[in-house]
Amino acid sequence: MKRILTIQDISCFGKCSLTVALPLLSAMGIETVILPTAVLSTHTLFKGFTCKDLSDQLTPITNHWKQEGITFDAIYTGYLGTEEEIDTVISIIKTFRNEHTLVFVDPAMGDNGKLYPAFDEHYAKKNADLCAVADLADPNLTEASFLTGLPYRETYTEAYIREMLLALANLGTKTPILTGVSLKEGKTGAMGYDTETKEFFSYQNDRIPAAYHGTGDIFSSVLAGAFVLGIDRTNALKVAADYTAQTIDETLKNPDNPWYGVDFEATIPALVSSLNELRQ
Ligand code: PXL
Repeated sequence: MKRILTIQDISCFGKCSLTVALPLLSAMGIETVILPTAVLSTHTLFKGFTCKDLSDQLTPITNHWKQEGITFDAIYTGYLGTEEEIDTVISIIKTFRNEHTLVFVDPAMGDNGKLYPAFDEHYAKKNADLCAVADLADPNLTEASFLTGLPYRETYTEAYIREMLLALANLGTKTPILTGVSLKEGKTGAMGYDTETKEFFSYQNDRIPAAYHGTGDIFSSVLAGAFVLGIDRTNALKVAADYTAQTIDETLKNPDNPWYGVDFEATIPALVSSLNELRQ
């Protein structure tokens, strides 16, 4: 069985970061080791959230793992807290990485042209150091614009997306993947660039006219898991994008659909079936 380490916060209530990554990766048949960077009462889009920073625990925990000889097939980072924490995470990646380790970075820090409440532009720029050590990084357009300094646009051409991907590749990411990319009216999906083969690749499905919190974490968790399972990049994008779209669809059917997150639990069986189909 493949083993992944995921490093992100625990938002106790709110269906994001570790409370999404752990169940999804486990359901995908991947042993999932967690390294919580902070414990929050809720995610930061709730007012009055509490936050206990766990940065000082990261090195002792990982030192113990090292002593125990624990290894990982992949390391997947999500929402982090501070610039110092980013440096600690980079050093953890360097400690545990070998030539087979897949490093997947979701530089979770904003959406819709804005940073999340806990972050400023300096923090946003610091995420470029993390993307520099990534095999795969999957920012949305907001995050990519803060990382690269290119302007954020709501309407754009494919040429803008390609330019953004090349700028992300310049940071050092081997395969940057931009999420929330609409290449045709009524469609949405993701587009990536492979710096080794110099190929662009993309996947688009129907855009569902609804925006929910936590969908970025769902997409990233499934995409990271699909790469860990060795699924080719086009099918990996398809599994992650289709699962995210299906989950939003399912959430819209719920008459009390929550604003703070999606009903991803209801669509886990469908995710498992789509993976089984790919394996046949
Ligand atoms: O979904 C990203 C995320 C993760 N963790 C925390 C957040 C957010 C987005 O707001 O606040 C704590």
